[in-house]
Amino acid sequence: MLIAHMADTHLGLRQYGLIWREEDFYNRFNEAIELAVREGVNAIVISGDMFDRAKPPNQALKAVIQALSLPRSKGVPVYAVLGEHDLPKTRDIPPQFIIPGLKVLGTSTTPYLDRLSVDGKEWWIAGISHRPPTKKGLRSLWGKIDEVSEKVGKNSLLMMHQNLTNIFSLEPGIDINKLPKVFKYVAMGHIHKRWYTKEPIPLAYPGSLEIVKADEIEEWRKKGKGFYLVDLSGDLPDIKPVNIDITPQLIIESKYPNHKRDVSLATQKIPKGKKAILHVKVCIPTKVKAQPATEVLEVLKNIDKEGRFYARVSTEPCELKPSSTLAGPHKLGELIREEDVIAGLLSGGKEVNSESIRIAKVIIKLKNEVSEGGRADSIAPLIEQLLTNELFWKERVRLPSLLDVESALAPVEKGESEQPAGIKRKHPESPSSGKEGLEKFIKRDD
Ligand SMILES: [Mn+2]
Repeated sequence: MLIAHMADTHLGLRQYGLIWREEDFYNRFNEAIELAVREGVNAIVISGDMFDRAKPPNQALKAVIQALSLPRSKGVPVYAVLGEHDLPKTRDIPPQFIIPGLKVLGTSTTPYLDRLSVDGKEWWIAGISHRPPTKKGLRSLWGKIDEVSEKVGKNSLLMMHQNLTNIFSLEPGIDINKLPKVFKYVAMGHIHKRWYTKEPIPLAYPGSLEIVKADEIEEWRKKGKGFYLVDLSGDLPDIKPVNIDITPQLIIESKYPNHKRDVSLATQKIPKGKKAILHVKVCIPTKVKAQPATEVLEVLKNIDKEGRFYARVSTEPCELKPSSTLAGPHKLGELIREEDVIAGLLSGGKEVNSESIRIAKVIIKLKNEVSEGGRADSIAPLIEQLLTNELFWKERVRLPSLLDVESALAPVEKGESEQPAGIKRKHPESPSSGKEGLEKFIKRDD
């Protein structure tokens, strides 16, 4: 019994608004399916976030129908569970439902289990589509896990699309130690980096097929991207990564005025005829007045006549040292604790002390309470605990001085030009600016 396990193919994503990037994702999917069939798999399992959104472009539907016609013609079943990206936001069916022959598992209208006969052996394919990581969602998820695990035999696998808190503790999800040991293999999706273990149970994330976010670049450089070929014939599964040749993405960190040279050198590393995405970060001394972004684009225009390279240039003052490495990219398998990240942010680059940790823990509790729809009587004591240390917050939050408050209350005469320094209004457009600022902060593309 040989399967191909893939996930997070995010079809339909038009990264950075580039049509060729959208096509990249379709091509990678097609290549992965072709490779899997060529390897002679008995089934293909796609563990969620097959589409980037529940209403994908028609091109994405066409790409999937075309790619899956190959395993279909060879009699290779393709299973899918839904990820949060596939779930319709309004009353509708998920796009997977219109793909001919695709077996969608674990939704309110599709079975949680399927039987598959391979060389006379009976297999159970179980699948539970994504549940939101709320108390209620996770309760429903565990209920289903228990339910299906009681029905299956030894030759079985389980597909899910959830976070695993043992890898990534910042988001609620499932704990590998609590999963039943009955499944021969747990085929996960959601985490975009490749990861697998055989202890305490065999469980794997194949990662995304293409680089969906820039924080996947480092891992792709070291390990590649693709899917897993899993041989389930033995007692323990044999998990083999299969790499797919993807569009290279480079991170170029440069100090002004070396940025032009560095970008030029970096482009020479890209194989001829290949497209690439360059993430250029230029630090520029505060004294220097220059437009490194324009200069980088100018350099690229000259060396890249065919328009193979797409550059995203960001600049920052060289004097600005990153405040905390905790918020930065992390190593695969390395456990990041939410409280460390928040305490790091609270400490603003200085050493984290026990009080920052204490306050970080209260913030996390408060966040969890609020996200679970907590009541005022459970939230109020947490807010109180947050505010007990007045000095801690005074050092971090710029509170308006008494003079500021008085001036804000005093009527401002029109045409008044001379104001004492202390009462200058920093944001003449407020209060609306504050709200816009917040919205900008909240708006994310995922
Ligand atoms: Mn996901």
